[in-house]
This record gives sequence, C-alpha cells and structure tokens, in this order.
Amino acid sequence: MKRKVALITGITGQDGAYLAELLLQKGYEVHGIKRRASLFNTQRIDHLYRDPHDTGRKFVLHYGDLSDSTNLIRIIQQVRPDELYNLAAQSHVKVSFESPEYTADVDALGTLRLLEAVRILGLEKHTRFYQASTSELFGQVVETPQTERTPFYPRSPYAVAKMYAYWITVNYREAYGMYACNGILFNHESPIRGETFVTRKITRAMARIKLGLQDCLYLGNLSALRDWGHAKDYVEMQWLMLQQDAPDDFVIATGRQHSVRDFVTMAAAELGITVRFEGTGADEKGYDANTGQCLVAVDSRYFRPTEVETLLGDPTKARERLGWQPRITLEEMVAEMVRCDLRDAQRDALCKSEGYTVFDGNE
Ligand code: NDP
Ligand code: GDR
Repeated sequence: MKRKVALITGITGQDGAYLAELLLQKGYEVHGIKRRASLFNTQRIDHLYRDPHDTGRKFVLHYGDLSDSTNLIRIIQQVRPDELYNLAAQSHVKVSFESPEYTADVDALGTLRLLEAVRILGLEKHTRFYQASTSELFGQVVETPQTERTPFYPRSPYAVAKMYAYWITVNYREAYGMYACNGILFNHESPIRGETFVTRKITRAMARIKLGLQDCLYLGNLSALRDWGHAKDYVEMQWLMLQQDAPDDFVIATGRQHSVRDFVTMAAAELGITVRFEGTGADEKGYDANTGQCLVAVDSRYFRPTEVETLLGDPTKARERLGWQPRITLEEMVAEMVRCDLRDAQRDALCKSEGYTVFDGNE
C-alpha cells in the first residue's frame, strides 16, 4: 500500500512534535513547515530528524510561514498531502492582546490561506484538513460543561481569530465538500509545553526553587479553572478525526477541572513541598508550610484585559464516535513535567556550580 503523506504546520511546537512522532510511527511520510529563525528552533523534533542529504528520509522540513500564501501554495503543490494538520498559530492568549493584528493574520487568515491553497491546487477531494480549534472559543462560558453545541463567546484577539478559523473550516467543508474538521481542544500540556504557559511555568519554577536557582514564582490569576489533559493523548485524536467516513467537529477534553492554585499545589507536592496560600486576589501569596518562605506571589502584569475564568469540556461525542479517551491522568502528567524540569534544573545547578552563566529565562 502507498505510504500516506502528511503535512504539519506548527511542527516545531508542542503538538507538532508529538503528532510528527505519532505519524512516523504509523508509517507516514511526514512533512513539516518551520519558520526561519535566527537560532535553531527545532529542539522538539531534533530526535526525529535525519540527515537532510539522505534521499530515503520520511521526515522533511520546509521553510514557510502562514502569512505567505505563495509559499504555502508551493509547499502544498510539492507535497500533495493526504492529510494536512494546521497547528501553526500565535498561540499565546496574553500575547494576542499585544499583537492582535499579527495574531489575526496568522491564526485566522493563515487558515484561510491553507484552505485556499488546497482548493487552488484542485486537492479539495484529496487532502483531508485538520484545524486546531480551541476551548478559548467558549471564553465567557454560557453553559457548563461545554460541548460541540455550546455557543461561542471569545474573550481575546487570539480567540476571535480562532473563531474565524473555526468557521472558515466549516464553510470550506460545506461549500466545497472538503474533508475538513475542527478539533476543539481544551488545554493540553506536557514536558515540552512552551515555558510561558502557566503549567510549564509552574513546574519549571518549582523545580528551580527546590534547587535554589529561583526564589519566588510570580503568577497572574490563581483562581482560573482549566480542564488540563496531556498533549500526547490529544494528538492521537487529531489523527483519529481524519480517519472517519465523514468529517465532523469534536470537543476534546478530560471532563475534570482544576485551578491554577491547585496546579501549583500538585507540582510542589511532587517535590515534597507543601504550599499554604494566604490572602486574596492580587494580595494572595503561597508559602512553604515548613519553612515559611514565600514561594508564589501574584503579579498583576500577568492579568489579562478580559479573562477566561473557567473552562470544562464534555468529550462524550469524541468518546462515542471516535472511541477516544485520554489515558494519562493530570496527576501523572504533573509528575512527568516536574521530573523533566527537575532534571533540567539539576543540569543548570551543576553548570552554575562550575562557574558557567545560566540563562534563567524567567518572564
Ligand atoms: P505552540 O505555541 O507550541 O506551537 C505553535 C507552532 O506554530 C510553532 O511551531 C510555531 O513556530 C508555529 N508558528 C507560529 N506562528 C507561525 C507562522 N506565522 N507561520 C508558521 N508557523 C508559525 O502551540 P501548541 O503546539 O501548544 O498548539 C498547537 C495548535 O493548537 C495551535 O494552533 C494552538 O493555538 C492550538 N491549541 C493549543 C492548545 C493547547 O492547550 N496546547 C489547546 C487548543 C488549541 P515556532 O516554533 O517557530 O514559534
Ligand atoms: P490559556 O493558557 O490562556 O488557557 O491558553 P495559559 O497557560 O497561558 O493560561 C491558563 C490560565 O492561567 C492563568 N494564569 C497564567 N497564565 C500564564 N500564561 N502565565 C501566568 O503567569 C499565569 N498566571 C495565571 C491565565 O490567566 C489563564 O486563565 C492555552 C493556549 O495553549 C492556547 O493556545 C489554547 O487555545 C488554550 O490553552 C486552550
């Protein structure tokens, strides 16, 4: 049988890396679009990469950008993918308030550019399309838990841009008969999550505090509630959605909800630290219950102009139609993230003790 060909935008990101690994395991030829950067930006996929001079390789990277239709058309023409996964985005909600136009260009129009490229090349009956939609679409939630039928109420430039992407995907499915799907994914994390998203920021800081590399972790809204799953589980669903008889949209979530404060408590507990929270709102602090050291403080610069206070997904449709359910629990994920960040912190502590300068990377 002919080997299937997949093209992944955002392959250098968290989900792109896990999805590429999954598809290679399944025997796909995997192509990815990476952005030109002044430094290497392929750390998450380097373990999959083979010598670019090897002609038999099944993993190929192309330079490109979602803001450039000519280059997207050229890559899609060259690759002629059976499956196209659009994971690329300016994906940080807080940053989208600072770069709203760029976020709209990449997250909203970037999706349109890909769909149009597929159509222009006459591949609309050949290429199956996955759009990385998001629970942020629900924003100011009007019902709990959220399902595929819950009305959207986006609360950031990021979410508004993703709302355009959601509907243009639905529209191309209905207008041109494309096999195009939205995965409405709730937050998913892992040891390779970007360091400025709250879960990774917490596990990384707690590990560094434990080793004396950092004193305090500054966070924003500790009361925000999220439904957190593991990225490795969620990319499997992205693939499953493109293997059905007919295209559809699915909510992917765990159905469990925790606060940012709970996540801090869980991560600290993995390191043998008990955190006691005192105060409220901007004055809340978290102390080491044994030593009294202040470990966590609220800094209002991490507040968002409009916040998404609570998200909780109902994945019943995905479970029933795709036979999908998450395998990795939140507790297992927190333990894995802390373990990996502790290893990195140990390396940094060693370098520091040998007199090398260590980049703290705090935001
Ligand atoms: P990441 O931020 O880790 O990765 C984003 C990827 O998009 C990176 O490869 C990045 O490249 C690339 N990218 C950014 N801008 C452009 C551009 N202009 N042109 C081409 N590529 C670009 O995100 P995740 O892996 O966590 O998420 C994947 C997708 O899923 C995103 O679309 C996100 O919005 C969405 N999503 C994520 C959820 C989550 O909880 N993780 C939940 C729901 C949806 P570079 O490495 O160079 O920065
Ligand atoms: P989110 O994830 O905005 O849900 O978007 P993030 O981890 O950034 O925030 C989750 C919640 O934590 C609160 N928070 C903080 N967030 C960050 N980043 N830094 C802090 O210091 C901090 N303190 C508290 C936030 O206010 C928020 O309520 C993620 C992204 O991956 C999106 O691309 C994706 O679409 C959604 O998840 C689903």
